[in-house]
Amino acid sequence: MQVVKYMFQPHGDERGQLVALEEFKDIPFTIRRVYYMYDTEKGVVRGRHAHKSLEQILICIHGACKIRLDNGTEKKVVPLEKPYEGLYIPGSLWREMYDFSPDAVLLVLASQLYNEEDYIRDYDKFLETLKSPGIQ
Ligand code: T46
Repeated sequence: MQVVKYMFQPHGDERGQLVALEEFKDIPFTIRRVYYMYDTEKGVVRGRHAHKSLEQILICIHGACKIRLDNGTEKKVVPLEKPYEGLYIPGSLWREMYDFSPDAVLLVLASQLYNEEDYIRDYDKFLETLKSPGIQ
């Protein structure tokens, strides 16, 4: 499984750092939604689903967390701990977010508006969709 991580360009000066993200320049899709999670309790695992077509970039803009990606045959763990790195996740990967530090803020840029119909929340169904991607 190829993990796609973006390293964004911080614009630093004596005042500190600033990262700017523009669609199709820094982000490979139209940004139609932004959401973020914080105050995640110790031991919590979020996610546990795949998507039919949603593309996203996850950025841990404060603190740290880990993302487990699963393509049905292989699993990879990606630590996110820098505010200038972004993890690209296509819909077709099962994802789990865990090991959040108490101060973690995980920001997500998404290619589509929120749509529960796009979620695959059952792992067996996820494996089925990989066998026959056209049928959802
Ligand atoms: C994903 C991972 C990385 C909304 O009302 N609008 C939204 O845009 C989102 C994302 C969520 N919600 C509501 C739906 C639930 O009542 O917020 C609640 C928590 O959502 P969920 O349990 O889906 O959150 P996570 O952290 O398990 O997953 C989220 C995204 O839903 C998902 O697309 O890929 O982050």
